[in-house]
Amino acid sequence: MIETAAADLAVAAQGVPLEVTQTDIWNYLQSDEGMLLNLSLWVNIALAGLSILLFVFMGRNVEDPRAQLIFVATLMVPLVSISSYTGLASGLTMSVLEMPAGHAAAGSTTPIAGGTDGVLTMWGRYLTWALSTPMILLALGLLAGSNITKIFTAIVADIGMCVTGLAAALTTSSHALRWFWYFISCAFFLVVLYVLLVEWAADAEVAGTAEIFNTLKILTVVMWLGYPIFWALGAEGIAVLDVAITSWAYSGLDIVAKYIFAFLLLRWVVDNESTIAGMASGLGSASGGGAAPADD
Ligand code: RET
Repeated sequence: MIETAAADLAVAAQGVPLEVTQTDIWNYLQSDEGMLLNLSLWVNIALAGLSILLFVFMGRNVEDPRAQLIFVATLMVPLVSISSYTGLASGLTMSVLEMPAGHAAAGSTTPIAGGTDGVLTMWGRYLTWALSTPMILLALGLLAGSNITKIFTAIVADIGMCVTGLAAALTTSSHALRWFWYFISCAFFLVVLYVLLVEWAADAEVAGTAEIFNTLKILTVVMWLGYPIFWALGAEGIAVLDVAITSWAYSGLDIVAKYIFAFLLLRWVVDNESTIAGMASGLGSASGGGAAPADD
């Protein structure tokens, strides 16, 4: 008891806090040093808010149930995003973690609360991607006229990708295991890419939505590839980019992969509602083996 108190005092005397609180992170974000990072979050809160208003307005007259489902799924993307970024901006979903031996940022210090051992990890991002990215894939799968089997496969693999990416970011015991999680996540990602590039591309041809699907497919694949690249280059990976730059990279990718993507998709749906309505009901119109029988 006395020894513990003495140890605490010794630590306090060196000016090293035992734990970084939410308030410490909040104060850092409000300081000049944390301003760049803070801005990368608030830009997205503003854009997500504007997108929500715009998408609700754009969808006000959509009546076909499948088109409505595409709208609801797509509207969830900025809704999840505004919650995700609010979590980060308040300091709720980021923590200072000490990286394991062998990691490029092992032994580094974060300028929070006067200097704390560890790296600022924005783990809330990976958690909330597990909610937003399935919505993007649901909307794309519906647009391609795909069946429930393929939509389910893509979504489950995608959730696997996000959760194992979260595990990679949060593992502090072993450097090797961080990368092992990373490669598991990449394996899930390959499944998602296969469904998007091969299965849904073919389904969209049959469904008559190939043109818009191909545009959104390319946008999605190019943007999504950026996330594992910045993870690897940023503070979680080999740490050649600092936390604020990595956060800006993710925020920039988010702007295109979410708001611009969603706007292009919803504008097309509004203009082509009859094409969507013309797809057979049920999630199996474009290809065999689906939930509903093919009508050809
Ligand atoms: C991680 C790290 C581990 C390996 C892989 C990743 C992929 C992440 C992706 C995220 C996409 C996010 C989007 C969010 C929109 O809300 C987790 C970075 C493969 C592809 C589009």
